[in-house]
Amino acid sequence: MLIVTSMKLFILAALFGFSLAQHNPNFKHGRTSIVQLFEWRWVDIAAECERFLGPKGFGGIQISPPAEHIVLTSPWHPWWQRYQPIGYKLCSRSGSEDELKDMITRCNNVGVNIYADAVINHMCGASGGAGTHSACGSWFNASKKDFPSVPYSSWDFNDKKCKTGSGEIEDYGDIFQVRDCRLVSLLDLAVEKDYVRSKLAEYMNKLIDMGVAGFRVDACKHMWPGDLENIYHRLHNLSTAWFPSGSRPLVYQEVIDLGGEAISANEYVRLGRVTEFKYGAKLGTVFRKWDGEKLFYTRNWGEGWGFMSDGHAVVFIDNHDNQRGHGAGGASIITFWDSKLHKMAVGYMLAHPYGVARVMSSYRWNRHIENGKDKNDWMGPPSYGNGTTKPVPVNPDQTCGDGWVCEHRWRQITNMVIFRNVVNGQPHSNWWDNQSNQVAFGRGDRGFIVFNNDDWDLDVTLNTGMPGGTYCDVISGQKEGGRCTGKQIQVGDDGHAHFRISNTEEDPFVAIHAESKL
Ligand code: AAO
Repeated sequence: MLIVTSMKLFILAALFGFSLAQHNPNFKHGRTSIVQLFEWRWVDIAAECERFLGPKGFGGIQISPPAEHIVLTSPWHPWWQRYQPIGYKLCSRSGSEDELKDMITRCNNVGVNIYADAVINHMCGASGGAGTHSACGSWFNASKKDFPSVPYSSWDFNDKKCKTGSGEIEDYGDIFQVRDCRLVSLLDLAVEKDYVRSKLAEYMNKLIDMGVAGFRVDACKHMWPGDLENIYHRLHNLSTAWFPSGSRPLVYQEVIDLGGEAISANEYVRLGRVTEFKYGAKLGTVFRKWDGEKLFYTRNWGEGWGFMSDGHAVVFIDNHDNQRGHGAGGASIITFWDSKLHKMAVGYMLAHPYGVARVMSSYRWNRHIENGKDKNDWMGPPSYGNGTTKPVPVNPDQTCGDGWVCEHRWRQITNMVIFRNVVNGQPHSNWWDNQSNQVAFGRGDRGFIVFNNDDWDLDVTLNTGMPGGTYCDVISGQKEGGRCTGKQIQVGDDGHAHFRISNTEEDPFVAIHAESKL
């Protein structure tokens, strides 16, 4: 009896802790995926919600940091100026506060959540100068650590706590340096101070009250978990205009943990979700067949590969850093530049139940790799000569123009976002492999996917676990007005179906789901 009661208490505490801990993405209407619209303008995002993301079942968008940032001219308006706040006015390269507010409203109205990228570890770089070279022209002085628009003064920074000679993080093996010193010379906020915490929470609460559903929190490895916990406790519940009352903001924390460092992602999972960087690094290695990896080894993909527990992870194939060699950007990361592999890896992620999935949406830049490093890794989004960001034009074939890649609009990726919604809540099932790079798995009786990443054809009859009938493959085409524009798959009454996938096909994988039945 006692055991049962304490068990119940434990479960209650776990449930309570869970809801406090902000792991729930707050998706609307059974939606399941996030798209990172890197450097998009607010007006373009609003239009994209209404014309594409809402109708196609996307769950949410990670937007670029909305706070006022430094404006740099050497190099010319790099993308990373957004990661150097000079205050918390809501104006940025993506647009004004009014445009931001309008976008949040319009996206919420069509069922798409907004998650803001919150840069709260630091302000601009120490050599940011003095003046009004900021997104809305607020004056600041980086060398004096004076940011009157907040206001912050030199009292609000960590420098006295940092024990390295340079004031910089010199050794990721020393947890004190990593938390108390400057990351790449960025002025490190004293997040232990009540005043700083109150300013950060005020900024985040303003966004919550406007209707955002949560935050990607930047550079969490560089902040003490206790300091973050204090800030998260100050956050308001989500706006009841769009979310059930009492909903907590989703928090997903950027902690790069590929193993082998003093700070681990696990220190943060209690507070919210955490970005699982091993996911894209490993799946990249698998699809590239490097280090002797084979796709069939992913039978126990997820926690079986040493990733954090399922309920804590945000997963992705690439992000804005590692697609250009920043962050944990190794050569194994698969980006839109390797489009065939990218579609397969993103497809695998979206079919697999582990984690909350985030799809990357990029822009093209003049990649210039020398000795393994991209010399143009700084290049900002498609822009006019004066550095203002260009709109995202949509071509008649639904792709994007002017250098915007829009991976999320690639048919194979969009259709797998829909697949993930259709199979939501169903278990990983009916695994098959050829002991090499051909694998298949289902999601209960709602969906089935087959990959051929070998250098020979796949030709096999498999148990899909799905009801009998004719299904439309959503990779080579899709169901349109009751007809299939791609391959058709016949599933017998016993759930078995024959699959043939040549290794030379443009997209050597096939996916069917309950709603692609003809
Ligand atoms: C720019 C200039 C700097 C200049 C600075 C200030 O580039 O030269 O000093 O301005 O004037 C972005 C850009 C930065 C940019 C910054 C501010 O990426 O280039 O600096 O904006 O404009 C660490 C952090 C992680 C961070 C990542 C880039 O832990 O939080 O560096 N990501 C976020 C954002 C990012 C942003 C910031 C933070 C800052 O997503 O866009 O920076 O707001 C190891 C550690 C990682 C560490 C990397 C750094 O990773 O584990 O924690 O990330 O090193 O490279 C293997 C290892 C892996 C290791 C990796 C190193 O893969 O297994 O663990 O190698 O490549």
